Amino acid sequence: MKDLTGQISTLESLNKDLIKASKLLRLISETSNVAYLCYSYEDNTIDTIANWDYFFDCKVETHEDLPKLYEYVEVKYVLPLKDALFVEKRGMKSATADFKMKDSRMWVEIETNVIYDEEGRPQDKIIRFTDVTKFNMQNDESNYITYCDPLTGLYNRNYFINLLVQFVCRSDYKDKTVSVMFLDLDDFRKLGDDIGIYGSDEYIKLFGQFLSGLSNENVLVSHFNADIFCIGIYDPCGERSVETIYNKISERLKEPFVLSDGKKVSLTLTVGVAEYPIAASDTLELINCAEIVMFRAKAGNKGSIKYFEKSILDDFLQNVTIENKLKEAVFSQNFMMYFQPQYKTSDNKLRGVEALIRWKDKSDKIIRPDVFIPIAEKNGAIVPIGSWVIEESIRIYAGWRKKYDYPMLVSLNVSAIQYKQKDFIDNLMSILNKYCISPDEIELEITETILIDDFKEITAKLKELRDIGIKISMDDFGTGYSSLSYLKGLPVDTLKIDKSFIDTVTTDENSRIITETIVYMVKKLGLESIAEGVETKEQYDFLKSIECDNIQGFYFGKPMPPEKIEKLIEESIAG
Ligand code: G
Ligand code: G
Ligand code: MN
Repeated sequence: MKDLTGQISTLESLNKDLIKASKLLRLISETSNVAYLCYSYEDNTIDTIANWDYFFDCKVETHEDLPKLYEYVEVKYVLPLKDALFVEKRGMKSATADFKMKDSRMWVEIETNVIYDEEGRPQDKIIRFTDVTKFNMQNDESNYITYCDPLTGLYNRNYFINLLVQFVCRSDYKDKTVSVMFLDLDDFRKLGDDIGIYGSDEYIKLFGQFLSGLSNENVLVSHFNADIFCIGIYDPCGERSVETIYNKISERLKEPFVLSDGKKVSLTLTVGVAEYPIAASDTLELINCAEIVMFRAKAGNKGSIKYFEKSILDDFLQNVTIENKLKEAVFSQNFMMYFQPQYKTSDNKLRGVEALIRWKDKSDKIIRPDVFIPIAEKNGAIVPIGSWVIEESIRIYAGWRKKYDYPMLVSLNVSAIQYKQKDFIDNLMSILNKYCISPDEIELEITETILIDDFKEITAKLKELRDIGIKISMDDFGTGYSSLSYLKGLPVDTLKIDKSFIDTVTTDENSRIITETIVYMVKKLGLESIAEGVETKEQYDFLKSIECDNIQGFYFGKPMPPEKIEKLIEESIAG
């Protein structure tokens, strides 16, 4: 009996402690800003504890109820919330996300932890919700900057990539696709020159605001920088197909955007499209692919849309390979100079030679200059390559001049970039001095594209070169924006009629007339003419009959290594 009384009083006191403890726990949890959601996979039940009502006024009892929570958050946070709620679908153990509630100013941090059994099956999931408003209010601005681009309010690049990664993960297990549209406004730099940075910023802002109207749970819109935007689409189809979105944007761009000062601005847009998983195997690759496609579209047809094709990527990768090899080749000097003879029509003797670079890569494969020169021009390698060409050609040429007393000249092709280098003339002169070659034995071949950028500056430099005695030759004449009238003011000595005219000079009446006219005008202007790409006797005979001064082409000789040129010099001396 005594025992029983003792046991009862122990139990009572234990019970009291328990009630006190659970009251304390309730008090603490109800006054705190935290709630927990515990899910058991085994019996598909959910318990919510602590301050659940503080966050949500709905009941969640099974896993299928979880999507109810989407209703409570601002639309742009639905996706991050969803991914945090269902981390196990991405095979993860834990995840956190921040989101903003829809009808209050509350910021909530969510942390999910999944406990797996030994066989890797999920057992329990505990999700903690914490009110982080106070903390986030202080960081509101920095948060905004973390997620959004301040100019347009669109997602910034980093956050966009984050969200796109989630699209890509989701598409994997749902067996869907994700498309990326890479948008680049055309001639935006020119707009900046015309209306200034504030005007062009305002344009971006207006255009960005328009684009933001296209965003929704499955369509992410981002402003990368300047005039570059990117759109990510989950499971593109129907209203959110690439075509529909592109059509909406194109329609809008048909009308100008009106800036605050009343200026109307119309721009066109070039778009590259790539789709996961066809074009790329991960998110960054997908964006890169769409960008490469956009560049290709721009090169062909500004203001258009282009879809991924494998050949575009292959070309690009090949260029990258060449670019890398090129760096190596510059370093290890895998180049050599070939020379192609030029003959005078008056006596069929050697006028001079054109120096043409040749590049043999490690496997002895010849890579053509029309393939690698444009790449070298883009990445700047043309400057060291060009310097090497000049020195090597003049070195070889000087050898011939020493060996043979035969007057001739060497033509060097120079790129605009190379030509624009400040020390270009000084370097050239010092090489001439080093090899004791007179400037009037050097001819520089320039193309018309050199004149597009800064006509005044370029012509001033040409004049300077000519004053020294160096000859200037206009290469590929007839293929650029050639006009015979601008030739009058241009300091050139020689004009090379492009191969494309010579090709058809004996078969096409127009080519014949154009060639004849050019030769005639050149003579009138007191310049010298060279016909390029002469391959047949008929072409040669015709050119001689219209008194074209010089001939270059396979008819007389292909580009050849220097030793072979010596034979031609000897022939000219002999006869
Ligand atoms: O020699 P070939 O037909 O492959 O030359 C193709 C093109 O490459 C031509 O337009 C020619 O002008 C250019 N090219 C050849 N050698 C040089 C060079 O040394 N410098 C520059 N800038 N262009 C070159
Ligand atoms: O653009 P540029 O003039 O620099 O180009 C010179 C190139 O034209 C040389 O590299 C050479 O390979 C090429 N070439 C020269 N003569 C002929 C010719 O008669 N026929 C063909 N098909 N190509 C030529
Ligand atoms: Mn040339």
